[in-house]
Amino acid sequence: MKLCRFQDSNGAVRAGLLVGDNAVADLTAGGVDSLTEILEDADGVARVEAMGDLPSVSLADVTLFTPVERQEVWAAGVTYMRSKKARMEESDFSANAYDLVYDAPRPEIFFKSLPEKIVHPGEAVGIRADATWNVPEPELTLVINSRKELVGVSIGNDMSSRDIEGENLLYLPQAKMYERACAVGPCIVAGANEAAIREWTIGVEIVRGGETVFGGETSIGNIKRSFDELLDYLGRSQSFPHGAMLLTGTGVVPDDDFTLAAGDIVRITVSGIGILENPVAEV
Ligand code: DO4
Ligand code: MG
Repeated sequence: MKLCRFQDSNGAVRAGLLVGDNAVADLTAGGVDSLTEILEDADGVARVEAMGDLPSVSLADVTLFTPVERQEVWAAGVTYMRSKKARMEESDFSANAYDLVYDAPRPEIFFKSLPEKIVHPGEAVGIRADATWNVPEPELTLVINSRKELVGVSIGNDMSSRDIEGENLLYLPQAKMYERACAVGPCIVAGANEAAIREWTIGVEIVRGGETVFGGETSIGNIKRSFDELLDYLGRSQSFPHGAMLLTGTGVVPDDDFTLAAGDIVRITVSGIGILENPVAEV
C-alpha cells in the first residue's frame, strides 16, 4: 500500500493512496486528514483497506508532496561497505573513524532535517555555494510512529558535500545540513516486512543536459545492520511525539572525480517504492 500526500487543483493538501501508476485515491473522503493518522493507527493498512472504493483523481492533475508531515528526519551512515570505502578514500584525517564505526556495535546516526525543510518530489535539492564536491546519497528511509514502531518505508536523498565532510569530521553538520539538503518521497510503502524489503534494489541516475552522467545500483540487502538495530539506537534516550524518519545510509557513491552541477536531475529508484526525482540548484 502506497500512502502519499498531494496538492489538488484548488491548492489543498490531502492524504492519498497511489492506485496503479496513474491515479491517486483521496483518503480525506475516507475520513483521514493526515498520513500521520494512519501511521499512528494500530492497524493503518486495515483501516485504509476497509474504506473500499474512494474517489480518485489522475496523478497528472495533482502535485505530489513529501510524505513527511511533522516527523523529525534522521540519517544513519557507513552502513554499506561501499560507503565505508568511499569515506576512507576521501579523508586521511577521518579514515580511522569510518573504519571503526562500520564494525562498532553503535551505528553512526545524525540529525538530518526539520520536517518543514524537506524537499518535495520535483523540487530542487541544493548544492552548497561554498562546496566543490557534491553528491546525492540515495537511501532507503524507515518510517516510525510515535511508539517507535516501523510502519513504512520511503526514499530519501541525503545530499552531501564531500569536500567539507572530508576536511574534518567535525564539519559533518555543515556537509549534511543546509538549505534543501534532503528530499523524501514520493510515497510511504506501508505493510512490507524487512525480509521482503531487503530483496529490493536502490539505484540513482544523474542526468545532465539530457545525458546520463552517472548511474549505479545496489541491493538493499547489502545494508550491514538490521532495521531493528538501527531503530533501536535511534530510539535510545529519545522520544518522537510525531514519529520520525531514518535514512539508512548510501550504498551507491559516484566515482571520486564526479560532482553535481546546478541543473542536473537526480533520479532515485527503489524497486518496491517508486522514483524520487529532483533537479539540482545551488543554494
Ligand atoms: O559520516 C558520513 C556520512 C555517512 C553517510 O551519510 C552514509 O553513509 O550514507
Ligand atoms: Mg548518507
